[in-house]
Amino acid sequence: MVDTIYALSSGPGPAGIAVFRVSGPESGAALSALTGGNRLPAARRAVRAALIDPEEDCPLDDGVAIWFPGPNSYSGEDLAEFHVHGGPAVMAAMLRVLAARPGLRLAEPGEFTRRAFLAGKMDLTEAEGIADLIAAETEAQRRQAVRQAEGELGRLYDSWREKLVGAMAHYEAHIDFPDEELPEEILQQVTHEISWLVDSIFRHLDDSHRGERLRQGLDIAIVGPPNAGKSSLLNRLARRDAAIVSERAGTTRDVIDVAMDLGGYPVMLADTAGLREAADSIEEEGVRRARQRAEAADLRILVIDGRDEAGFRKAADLVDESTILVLNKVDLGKVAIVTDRPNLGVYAISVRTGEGIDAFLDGLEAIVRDRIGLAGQPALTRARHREALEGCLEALRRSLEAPLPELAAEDLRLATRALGRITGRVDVEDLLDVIFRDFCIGK
Ligand SMILES: Nc1nc2c(ncn2[C@@H]2O[C@H](COP(=O)(O)OP(=O)(O)OP(=O)(O)O)[C@@H](O)[C@H]2O)c(=O)[nH]1
Ligand SMILES: [Mg+2]
Repeated sequence: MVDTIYALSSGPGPAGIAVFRVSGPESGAALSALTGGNRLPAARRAVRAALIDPEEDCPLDDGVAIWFPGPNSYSGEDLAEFHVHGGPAVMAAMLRVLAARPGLRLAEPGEFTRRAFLAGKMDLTEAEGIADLIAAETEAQRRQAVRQAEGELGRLYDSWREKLVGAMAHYEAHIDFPDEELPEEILQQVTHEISWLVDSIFRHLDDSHRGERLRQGLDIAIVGPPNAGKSSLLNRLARRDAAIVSERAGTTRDVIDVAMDLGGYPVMLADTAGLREAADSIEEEGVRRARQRAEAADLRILVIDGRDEAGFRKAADLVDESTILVLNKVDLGKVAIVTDRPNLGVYAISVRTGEGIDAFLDGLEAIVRDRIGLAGQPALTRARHREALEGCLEALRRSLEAPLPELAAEDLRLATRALGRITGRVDVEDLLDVIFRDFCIGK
């Protein structure tokens, strides 16, 4: 028999309310015992409950209980929910009382959702969407996660999988009845559908990793010559003194990372050491790290004193289509830098007076939105999806060139299985641990 699991599903508190969940065959008995041996409340109705410790027969808390008989519950099993006061002692008492119930054990991370998946309540992409929703820190992350949890991505993959299964059936029929010639027009139609799928999957994959970036945050490196005002700009954007600012060139040595919410989008801003011939070995290491980070970043903000023509010429190799040029210190005099190199935009600003900062921020936000903003089509959000889709694509392409229907059918089977692994339609056991281990306990 399956274990009955319990967990604190809300945060660690203290809080006004804490929510405990119990899922599995013993949850009805637990609910009844904690409410003083009463009959189970009406299904899916919140009822006020004088909760007791059944062992000691003494009051535990004045709370609310909800009874969700399976299969109409989150996990698909019988499930009871207790809302109690979110104080540390109340929560500890609840955990003690639940642990003492026969047949109950503490849930593992993600176990309620794992059971929901096993009960067919959701596919794996939806389960991942729920994990992302719990982890979402910005508005755009929340929107992407809601769409995935609601099944948008899973439906896209399922629709592709259905097409594949259809195509496969034609080949299978031909293999099972070899005497029947596969009519030319059917073969053509199957080839046409597979080509369409190859095209769709290829375009879906060719998205500059926007869904994955939105989950994890866009990496932006602030680089440039010493004393240009890189750290000043970081502090201004982060609205706090994250990095030391001084008039001495070569102040910043380590890379300083600040996670930010930029108009709803998650970004990781990195301030770096000023690029120059280093004065000592520590600075040299700082410059090496700065270059490394600049190369790895999704976007670069090149900050230069607007009057420093010579500095710009030296840093010109850092300008490309992923670089935003920021000419700082316009309060000190006329901008001398002119450029026709391809870049994402040029902004003349003064961190000191605030001049041009709003326009720069608007521009930066637009660029970030363009890189990771939500599109009409759902985006794949995990390397796991990408790997499976690449495997699928490869098998589909092979099937188009297969010399025999038997071989084509085998390739289509592999392609179907690769797609199925994303939503969890086949071979999932080994995947489950990987996916559900990132959940918190109680979900
Ligand atoms: N006048 C003026 N001074 C500025 C402006 N922005 C920064 N500064 C000053 O320029 C100096 C250097 O600023 P930082 O932010 O430390 O420069 P940095 O690019 O981080 O320098 P390193 O870390 O040494 O590479 C400081 O004295 C700042 O106060 C500006 O817009 N106008
Ligand atoms: Mg600095």
